[in-house]
Amino acid sequence: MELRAIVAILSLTLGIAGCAVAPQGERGAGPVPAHAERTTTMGPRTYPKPSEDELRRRLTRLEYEVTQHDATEPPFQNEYWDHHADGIYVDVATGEPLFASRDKFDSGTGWPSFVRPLDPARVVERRDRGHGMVRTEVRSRDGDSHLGHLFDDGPAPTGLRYCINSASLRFVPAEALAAEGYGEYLALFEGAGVAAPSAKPATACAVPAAGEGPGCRATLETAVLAGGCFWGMEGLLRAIPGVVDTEVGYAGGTTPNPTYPEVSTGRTGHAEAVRVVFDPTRLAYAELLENWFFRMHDPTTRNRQGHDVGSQYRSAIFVTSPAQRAAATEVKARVDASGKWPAPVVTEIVEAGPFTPAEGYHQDYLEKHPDGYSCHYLRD
Ligand code: MHO
Repeated sequence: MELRAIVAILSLTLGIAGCAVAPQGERGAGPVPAHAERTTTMGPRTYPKPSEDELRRRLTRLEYEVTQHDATEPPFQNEYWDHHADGIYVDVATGEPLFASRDKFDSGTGWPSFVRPLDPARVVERRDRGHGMVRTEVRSRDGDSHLGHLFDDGPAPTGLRYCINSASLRFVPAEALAAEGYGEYLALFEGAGVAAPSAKPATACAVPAAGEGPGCRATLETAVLAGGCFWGMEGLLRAIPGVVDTEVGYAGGTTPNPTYPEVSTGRTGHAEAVRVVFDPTRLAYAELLENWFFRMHDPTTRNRQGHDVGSQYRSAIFVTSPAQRAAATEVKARVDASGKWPAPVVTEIVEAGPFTPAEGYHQDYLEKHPDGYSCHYLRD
């Protein structure tokens, strides 16, 4: 009788202890708490990493490259660098709550930046020696997604800067917190609220310390290409190995925020263009131009592609760096000299100015309408 009671008490105790440590034990050594001042409020919920298949299905290629392969998206052309609504940012792969809008500040780097995580236990720090720099990488605890890097040049009150990829995050607006199962964070947005950290535009990203490389560096590169109707251009560009994201839009014009009807008049000076994010370790810029861009459209017809006539259908390369300009000039000359085209190549090479994303129905048009209009195909 007495023995049975002891066994019962013992197993009860072990059972409880087992439950309590189970979620923590999942990732071996466990998280290294970030030096944040907020105490842990983490609930018992876990956000397990989905299977490889599911990740590939559910994430865009850009989200996949960033969270699963540690890529860094281009600055300024990402969803949240300039996003200011109230709410929280969760792991795009798992929904794990990571950052809050009230900890977000304008770092001037072109990436969303925070002074602290929502809960230090959910953001794990790791030493990163990649790209010739020693940095502190940050990853989500449950999903083990790559998020970005941590620097100690942030504003008050923590002096920290969590430099995060938009592509690793999904924003949940304050109004949707309860409905999406994040009700426990509603308190963050009630009452007078806490002032957001003040902006600190001069960060180590822009001004590296002596002898150090810049803290933030994109591993992915952006190309902006025009070669006629952007439906067909995007259809071919998105399928190139090494391309991780495409978006159609308007480039090279004189009016701000143009719309499709304005651009179609041919009077705004914009070209229908595609913004291509690619991994330069898999696809060099020159290769993208020579093997693909100059094969998917006819670069010899001025202000025209197939049946589409007007300056909005011109052939143009909008370069985003001096290195791109040099490569584009060289490739254009080579294509011109190759004799592959019977007339001179008229492709413009110009500095990339503002790029205005086109209306939603133009995005991935041929994916949505496989029989839709296109005059683009790859020449041998
Ligand atoms: N001729 C094409 C051009 C579309 S493209 C988005 C059409 O209107 O169907 O400019």
